[in-house]
Amino acid sequence: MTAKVFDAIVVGAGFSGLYMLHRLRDTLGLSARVFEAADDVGGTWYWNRYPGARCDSESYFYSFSDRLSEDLLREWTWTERFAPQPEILRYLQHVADRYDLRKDIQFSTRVVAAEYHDATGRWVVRTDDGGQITATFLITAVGCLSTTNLPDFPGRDSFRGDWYHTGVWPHEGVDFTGKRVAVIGTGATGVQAIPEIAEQAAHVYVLQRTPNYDIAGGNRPMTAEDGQKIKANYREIWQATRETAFGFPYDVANRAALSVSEEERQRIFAEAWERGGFRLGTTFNDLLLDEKANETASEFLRARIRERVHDPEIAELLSPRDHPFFTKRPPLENGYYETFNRDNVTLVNVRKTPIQEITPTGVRTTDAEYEVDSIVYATGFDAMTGTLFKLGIRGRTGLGLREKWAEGPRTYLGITTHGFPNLFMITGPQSPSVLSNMPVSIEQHVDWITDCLRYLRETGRDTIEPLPSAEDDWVEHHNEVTQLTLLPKANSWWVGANIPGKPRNLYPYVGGVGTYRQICDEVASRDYDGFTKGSGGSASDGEFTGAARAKYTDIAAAAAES
Ligand code: NA7
Repeated sequence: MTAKVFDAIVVGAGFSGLYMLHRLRDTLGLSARVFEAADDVGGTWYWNRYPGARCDSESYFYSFSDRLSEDLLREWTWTERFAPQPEILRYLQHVADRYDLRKDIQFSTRVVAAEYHDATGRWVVRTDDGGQITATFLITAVGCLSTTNLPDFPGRDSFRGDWYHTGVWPHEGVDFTGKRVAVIGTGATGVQAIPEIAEQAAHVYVLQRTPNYDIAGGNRPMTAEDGQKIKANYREIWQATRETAFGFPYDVANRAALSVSEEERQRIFAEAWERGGFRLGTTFNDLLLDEKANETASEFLRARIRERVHDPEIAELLSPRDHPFFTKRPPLENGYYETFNRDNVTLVNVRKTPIQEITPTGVRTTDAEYEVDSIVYATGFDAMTGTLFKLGIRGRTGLGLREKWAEGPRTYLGITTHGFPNLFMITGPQSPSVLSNMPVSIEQHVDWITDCLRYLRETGRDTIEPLPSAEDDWVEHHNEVTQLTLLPKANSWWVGANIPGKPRNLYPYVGGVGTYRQICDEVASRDYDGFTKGSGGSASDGEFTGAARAKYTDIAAAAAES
């Protein structure tokens, strides 16, 4: 096989890989090859086809923004407030066609190794079809939730019925009519799937380890009037998403929960609840910082559960008591709690009576055996690092990314890491990523990388690498910002607690999308402060003045004054 040489290799063809390819090829005029394990575009929205799968960000701001194309915004109309999986997949397929992206994507191909060769300053990438190609830049666009977590229950493979993981759902769908089904997991996925499965199945056993604070989604069809209003205001909407803390077109209110009366607080919570979606988390500015403030929101949500679930014991079992609100990702629900009023649904507390084994005919806990025809694992993902590690990335000295991050990720700005020149990780760990509306963060990273590559070209260079001092400073800053919040208190996948042996760190950056964008822009405007630049693999030109943290401090001081 002849060796192929490209300017850039992109891994993944979801939101981030598609937009990155467009920027590389059509904006910068570079040669690029995308590798995608699936046989089509879509990423998360290709794989997650379980019943009820839909986005928890509202559809009108879960898409590419006016940065990609105002025409695309005008021509695409979402049919539901929270878009279902098939519609998002159709949207991404449309984007791929509209920009003629498929011709540069090699589908059904996994990257199995990516090694940086110091002598040439090039990445050599090997794929599972035996291919080998070379490129100057390696860009991972693998998503944050793309390696499934399938718990290693004893006897798992002895099960004689059908079993599924929600993250790799059969394309032809599954008919549960007349079946007895066990669903393991009640995160955002389980909460979407369980009501739909319960509509079909003869009986559903919901095996719950930890209840979540599920927020009313309030999904509904989009009316023509909704569409017109959004299209008339999309510039303001998108601008707001770029400036707020979580990438939504509404920001956290500048008031503390205990600064208002109980009556007023309840009114504010109820109003946000009625509007649906994550607004509830933005009602007060200290919900993520102060346990007492947080408890007011937590209790508001528990009261909503008690209102909707008829049996008080089941309502209590569904009520979280072990972690503050929003320290685990709150699912959005549409009819989830009412599902537990059905005769064909049984809630099993596998915290109290853990799953002992999977048997040929079902699931055995410490106090009962549940005989079922099908098992649905809604057990989540090895988030943020799981897929990056599978790529077999080795840097300048032959050091593996997995070894370098053995005790947790170490990055500069969540995009780059020392020892791995010309490697960019879209929505990598220690960037806002999963603590934001993903397309907004994806666009910001892709645009920043695009600007960086343009800068290198304009200054006659092709090699860039973060300095160890810049990386140390970002990791320290990331940890400091994390410690200001309640997020370390919960055993969430955000801190890696769902995967046995995974180092416990907060994986996404919690400093806020708008703030983070300003930090990244500041670094770029100061000749990529903290990066060494050069050519042909040798990068020695550059210093670290601390621009990233200084910008954060300035923004925080200005916010405190306002
Ligand atoms: P999550 O949020 O990681 O949820 C996984 C669920 O599976 C959660 O309820 C877990 O309980 C449960 N789980 C995992 N392992 C086990 C074992 N061994 N035994 C019993 N129960 C288990 O994944 P999702 O797919 O729902 O959502 C992931 C993200 O996708 C979501 O946050 C959105 O950003 C989109 P636990 O809470 O760990 O006790």
